[in-house]
Amino acid sequence: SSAATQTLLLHPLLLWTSDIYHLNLGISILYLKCSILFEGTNTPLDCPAGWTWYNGRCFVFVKDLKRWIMAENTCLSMDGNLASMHSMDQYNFIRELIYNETGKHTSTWVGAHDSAQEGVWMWSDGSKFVFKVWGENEPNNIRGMEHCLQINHNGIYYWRYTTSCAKKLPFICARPL
Ligand SMILES: [Ca+2]
Repeated sequence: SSAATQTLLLHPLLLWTSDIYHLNLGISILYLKCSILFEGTNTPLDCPAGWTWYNGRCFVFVKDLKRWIMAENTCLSMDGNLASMHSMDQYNFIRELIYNETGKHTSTWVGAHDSAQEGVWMWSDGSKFVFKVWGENEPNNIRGMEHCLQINHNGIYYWRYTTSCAKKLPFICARPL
């Protein structure tokens, strides 16, 4: 009867250990599945503290007011660039991030500029400048000074105005794909 009691006592313990084992296995498989899903890109876990993951990149809103080039340099010092965007979803995400951080659609630097040649727009991270939401008659290079892209001018959705690159604005950095 002593052996029988021992078995009864051990049995729940074995079941419990086995559950933990299966839970661990389940988590490992889930992690593996996530890694495969985001193959070649960052997972949300790879973003530094304070950065927000979106679509394989990490983004951060920096509230310090800086000229465009100093904003870009600050992003570079954090292994990123001023944010580029390539779809309406990414643009909406960026506007939402700014809104969440500041409570409004605050004017913000992003990574587009035409400083090498007037009218030839580029992203500072080297990606192709294809996506754009220029407003009517923009970019119009008013006073020959508009070479850096500011979004949310007066809270407006369309890229209605670029502005002097020397203006001091908060900015969005993104870490590369
Ligand atoms: Ca220009």
